[in-house]
Amino acid sequence: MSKVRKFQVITLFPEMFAGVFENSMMWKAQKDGLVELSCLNLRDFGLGPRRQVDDTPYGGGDGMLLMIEPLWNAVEAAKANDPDAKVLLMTPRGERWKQALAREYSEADHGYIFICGRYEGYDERILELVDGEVSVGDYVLTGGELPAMTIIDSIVRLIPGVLGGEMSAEIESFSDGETLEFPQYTRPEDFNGRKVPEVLLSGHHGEIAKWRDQNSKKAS
Ligand code: 4FV
Repeated sequence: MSKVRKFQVITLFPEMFAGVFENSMMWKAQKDGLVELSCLNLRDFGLGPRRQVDDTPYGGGDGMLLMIEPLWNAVEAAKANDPDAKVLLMTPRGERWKQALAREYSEADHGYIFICGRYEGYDERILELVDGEVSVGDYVLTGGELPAMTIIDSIVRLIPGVLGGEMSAEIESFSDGETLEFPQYTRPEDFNGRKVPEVLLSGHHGEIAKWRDQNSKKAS
């Protein structure tokens, strides 16, 4: 029995994760003891009476930055829970997330710590504790929470035992890095004259496989 995989998230908005962690696959994966999903509130590592976590950038510039000390202490606390965990920084300048990475990360035998930014970003010195910078796309969000949710979902669903039909993760989009899934249909066979392709009702698995291959798109 592989050891439970821990996914810890450092965020100023742990409540944002409740919906994702306490429903559907993510909830079931926890119930089945396959993963442990948890949040550390960065505010708990804030400085002074006002538990400060952000400050103005040296050298001037708009907006605020997440301070190094609260971030550093939050990462250390998460590592104390899971010493072998890899630390991932959510940032637009990171490596673009894709299915092949989700597959690779799902096969690792260690946990992950996700750092979710807010404001204009981070004090650069946090990189000393970071194993990987990851981006979900070339656009700027208000925070790293949505990227962390997206990445955790894409990894956890590939952990053996999480998805019902193991098989399905193999034949899905991007499983070979480029192929997009073939069209699929379910009941009824005829929806107001909109019929399911005959070949799919034929039972001829060879013909069906050929049709599916011919109707799978290559990712651009
Ligand atoms: C982002 C992305 C992203 C940048 C400033 C949060 C925001 C704020 N993270 N992929 N795209 N982050 O836009 O990962 O701190």
